[in-house]
Amino acid sequence: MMFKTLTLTAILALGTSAAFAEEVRVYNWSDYIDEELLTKFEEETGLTLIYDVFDSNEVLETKMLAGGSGYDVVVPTADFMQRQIQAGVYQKLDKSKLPNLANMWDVIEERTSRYDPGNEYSINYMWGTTGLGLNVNKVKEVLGDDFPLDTMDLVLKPENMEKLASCGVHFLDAPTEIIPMVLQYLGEDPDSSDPDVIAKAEAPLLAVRPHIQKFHSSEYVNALANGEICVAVGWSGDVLQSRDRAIEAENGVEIAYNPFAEGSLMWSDQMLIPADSPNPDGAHQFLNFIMDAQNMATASNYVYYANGNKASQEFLLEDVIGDPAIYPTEETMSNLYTKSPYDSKTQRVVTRLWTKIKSGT
Ligand code: N2P
Repeated sequence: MMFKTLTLTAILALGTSAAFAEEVRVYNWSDYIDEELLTKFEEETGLTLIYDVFDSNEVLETKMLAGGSGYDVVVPTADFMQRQIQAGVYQKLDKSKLPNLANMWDVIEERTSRYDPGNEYSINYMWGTTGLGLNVNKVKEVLGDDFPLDTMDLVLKPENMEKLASCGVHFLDAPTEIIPMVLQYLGEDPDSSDPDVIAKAEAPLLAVRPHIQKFHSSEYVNALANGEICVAVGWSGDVLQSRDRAIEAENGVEIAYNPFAEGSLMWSDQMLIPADSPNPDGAHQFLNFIMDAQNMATASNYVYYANGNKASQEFLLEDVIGDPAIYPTEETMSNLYTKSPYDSKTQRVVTRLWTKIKSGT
C-alpha cells in the first residue's frame, strides 16, 4: 500500500514536470498580436502555448512581485520593467538561444538599454505613443469644424469636455501616463518625481473628471469603433485597430489617432522571462520566434505598433512603416518624451492621487 502511494506520487510529480515542459505561458497586453502567430508557434515548435492578456502595468507588477505567476514570458513597459529587474523578478536571457537577436534594431536597443543596461534581460516587442483617439465627425460636430484635433485642450479644458461628454470620453486607466501628460500640459517636467510637482496634476484632472465616462485601458478600442464614445486618451496602435474595426463594420464611423501637439509620451514594451519561469527553454523559443523578421512584421502589420526589429521593416505594409503616427519622422520624434521609473515612494504618491481622481473627490 505504502509502495503504491509512493509510486502514484512519483508518477504525478513526473506528469507535472512533463506537462510544464510541453507548455509555454505568455502574458501580454490585450490587442497586441495577430493570433495566427500563436498557432504558427505551436505548429513550428510542438509546444502548447497558453496566452493570457492584461491591460495594466500595475496588474502585471503585482503578479510579478508576488512571484509564482506561472508565466514564462511577460511584457511590462520599460519604466516598470526597470524597477522589476531591480527587484530580482527576472532572469537574464541566454543569448546563445536567441540567434534572431541579430534582427534587432540598434536604435531601439540603445533606447531600451537606458532601462535594461546591455539589454541583458529583455527584448523590445513594440513601442508607441499615448495620444488622442477621435471619432472625427462627432468631435467636429460638437466642437466645431476648426477645432484643432491634436491638442490637450480638447481633453483638459472643462468647457470642451463638458460638450464632449454628450458623445462620450474615456481615459486610459494608467496613472503613470495620464499624470505626466497633465504635467506636460502645464509646462512642468512630465518625468518629475517631485511630489509637489506631481500634485499639480490633481486640480486639472478633477476639473474634467465629471465629464470622463470611464477610466479603462482596453474597452475604448471597440467603444470608439462602434460609435459609443467619441474621444479616448489612448494608445496609438489600439486607436488604429479601432479605425480598422469601424471600416470593417462599414458603420460610417471615421476614427483617427493624433499624438498631442504639446508632446506625447513614447513608451516601449519589453519581453522578459520571470526568474521562476516553469519553462525557460520554451520561453527562449518564444522570444526567438517573435524576433523572426517575418513574424515581427506580421505582428506590427496587425496591431499598428512599431517594433524594435530592423529586419522586419522590409515586410511591413506601407500604411504601417509609412505612417508617421506609427513610425514617427525625426520631427515628430523630437516632440515625444519618455518616462523613467518612479521609485516606490513616488509610485505610492501617484497611486494615491489616481485613486482620488478616479473617485472624483
Ligand atoms: C496594447 C497596448 C499596449 C500599450 N493593446 C501599453 N504599453
